[in-house]
Amino acid sequence: MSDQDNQQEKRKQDDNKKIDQLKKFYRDNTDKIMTTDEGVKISNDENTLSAGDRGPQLLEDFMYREKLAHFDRERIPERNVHARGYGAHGVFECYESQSDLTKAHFLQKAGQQTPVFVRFSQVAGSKGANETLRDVRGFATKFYTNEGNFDLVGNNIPIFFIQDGIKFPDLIHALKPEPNNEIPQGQTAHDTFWDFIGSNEESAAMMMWIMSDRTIPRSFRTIQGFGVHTFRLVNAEGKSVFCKFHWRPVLGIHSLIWNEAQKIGGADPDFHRRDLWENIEQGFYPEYELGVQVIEEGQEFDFDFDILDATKLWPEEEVPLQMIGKMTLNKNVENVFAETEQVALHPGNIVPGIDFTNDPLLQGRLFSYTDTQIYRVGTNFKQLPINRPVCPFHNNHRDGSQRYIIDKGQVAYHQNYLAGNTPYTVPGSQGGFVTYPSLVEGLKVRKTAPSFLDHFSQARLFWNSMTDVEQSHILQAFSFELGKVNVPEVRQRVVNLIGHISRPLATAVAEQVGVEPPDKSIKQSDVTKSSPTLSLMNTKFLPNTLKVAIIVGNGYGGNALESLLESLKEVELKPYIISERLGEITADNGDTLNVDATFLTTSPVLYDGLLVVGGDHINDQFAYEAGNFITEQFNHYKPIGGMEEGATLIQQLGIANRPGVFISQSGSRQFTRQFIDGMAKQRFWDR
Ligand code: HDE
Repeated sequence: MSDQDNQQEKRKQDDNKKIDQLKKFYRDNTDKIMTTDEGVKISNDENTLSAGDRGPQLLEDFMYREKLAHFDRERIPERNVHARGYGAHGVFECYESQSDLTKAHFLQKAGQQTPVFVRFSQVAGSKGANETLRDVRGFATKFYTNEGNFDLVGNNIPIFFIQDGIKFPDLIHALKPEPNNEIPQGQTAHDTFWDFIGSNEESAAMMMWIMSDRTIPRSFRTIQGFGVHTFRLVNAEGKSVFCKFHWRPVLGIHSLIWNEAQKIGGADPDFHRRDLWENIEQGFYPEYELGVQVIEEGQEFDFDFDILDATKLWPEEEVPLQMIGKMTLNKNVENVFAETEQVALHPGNIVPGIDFTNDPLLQGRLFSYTDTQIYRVGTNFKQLPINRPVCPFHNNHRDGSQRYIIDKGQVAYHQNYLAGNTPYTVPGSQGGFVTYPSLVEGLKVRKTAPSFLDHFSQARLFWNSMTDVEQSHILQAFSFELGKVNVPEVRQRVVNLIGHISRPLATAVAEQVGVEPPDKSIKQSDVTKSSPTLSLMNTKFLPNTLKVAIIVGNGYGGNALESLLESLKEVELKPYIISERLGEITADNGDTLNVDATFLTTSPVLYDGLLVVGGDHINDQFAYEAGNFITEQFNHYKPIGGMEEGATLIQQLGIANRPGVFISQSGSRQFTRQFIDGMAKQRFWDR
């Protein structure tokens, strides 16, 4: 699709009920006269009112006072977790009616569309943290359904660290920068975090997930999303099933490697938001399928884990995933603060047809989100444009700070005679929310359920499911993270914990971080099962939207490169021309190319693959810079192609015969095909 077609398609998809609602709040300041907030036209916005040329400023200057006073209050508290995030609008389309499972309005008809807003985030870092730090990613979606807002506030990992919400502040205090020196920013590689993990066995499975490549994703477009908790779906007959929600990216699940992630943090700390924003602007809309895993009410106890325990996943081999719809993100926000910063996502926002379970972590979340949002955004946060539902909403809530709905009439209570008892309630048969009447009984106790006590079987299942390459990355991650822990006992306690999951892994980590292998009394889990869907090596591999750095200098072969660029664009690979300086470069046939970035302004780690073309008067500096690109890309297992002088440069480095390195003096069609296939493969681990 050409850029122009993409743009047209984008405009078509832009309007949905939510965007139409938001448009009423847009303000365009272009070509307008500047005024105060009171509407008084401003004659001078550069000088304060003062007594004489060099005299003191005058308090009566209402324009200056208004400007500074507003500025002084521009910041609101950042989210205490998931502070750094980025959002986009989109649409969710239901594949087929799910009425047998749920009466949720947005899942009743094939082709039914619902506006959505998604906010992706990282957990630990402050608002200004670099985006490629090792961390869990939040994947939170607000569905603006015709029966109210449904929020699926999930992460890119299917399980969590803890089983009970009461431990959440402890986990986060341990994870955040240490309070005595506020170091390190956005990272888990420090003593308090690993002290928490080593002291809380229930975190064992999550520990394995966060040490895997899942926590250094390639982009927000290539992460999975999980609701994590067990929810209920309830159909019109009142039948309920247990359910887990999953998002699966259409481009497959892809990650960075650690060395690359660290370098990207310096080269482009906004790597993930830039990727999302650019792709949406270019019309390459990110897509994710929504899937559900379903367990019938009568099967609740058929598994070797408790389905209410948020530290457990439901292996897809045991509980298959059914895809029920697709979400397309097709519009960037107009204003990050108004939309992304003020959006209030909450797992407690559910609609008829969806309900909670007794998962203790979920129950804990139900309190925390509204509480924090009232503090962070203000009492009337639900009235803000981004948070309003698209369906009518009426009730007797009144007043509070910064209320801007103007409720008419004298009545603000229920029941009433004066307003004909309106706004009125409706029974379930007319769409009123009726809680699923699940049976609850038991003594009041403070304890962990015995069925929540197996902390190692699924940690082992995860380890068993990893390929050799993934296992080696996990070992490297542990070695890095624990290598940054100062107190040897803390390292030892984590190594002992790993010993319950894999003794060889624990022994290898111990060796790397200078402590003892786990004591003989520590028994390794005897689980032998694996779950192939957990391995990133079993995901989809496509060339679409990957970035190719193309190093070109003056005098390059114009015809060959032109046809190659065409072929790349046909499969939606995105070429970026890199050279010594900005401006145009000229081919042997007089064609010209615009340079997108220079060796100074960009970095090899920002691209998924490399094509070195060169030119006919390459100097030593050019060859040196190209050599850096080749070496970095090679060390990160990425595809490399070389044509013309570029082929010679690669040969000189002695890597021409290695996997994923393709060369051709003239840039033949076969070479183009091989290079594109190589790009789709993304990494050549067998180098
Ligand atoms: Fe959150 N979490 N969380 N969380 N969480 C917040 O809410 C909390 C948990 C998640 O893009 C906060 O508005 C408690 C699990 C995401 O705006 C806060 C517990 C999962 C986001 C909060 C959990 C999440 C948040 C901070 C344990 C994965 C960002 C600001 C009981 C399923 C949403 C805010 C966005 C945000 C509390 C556990 C995901 C403080 C108490 C499990 C994606 O309320």
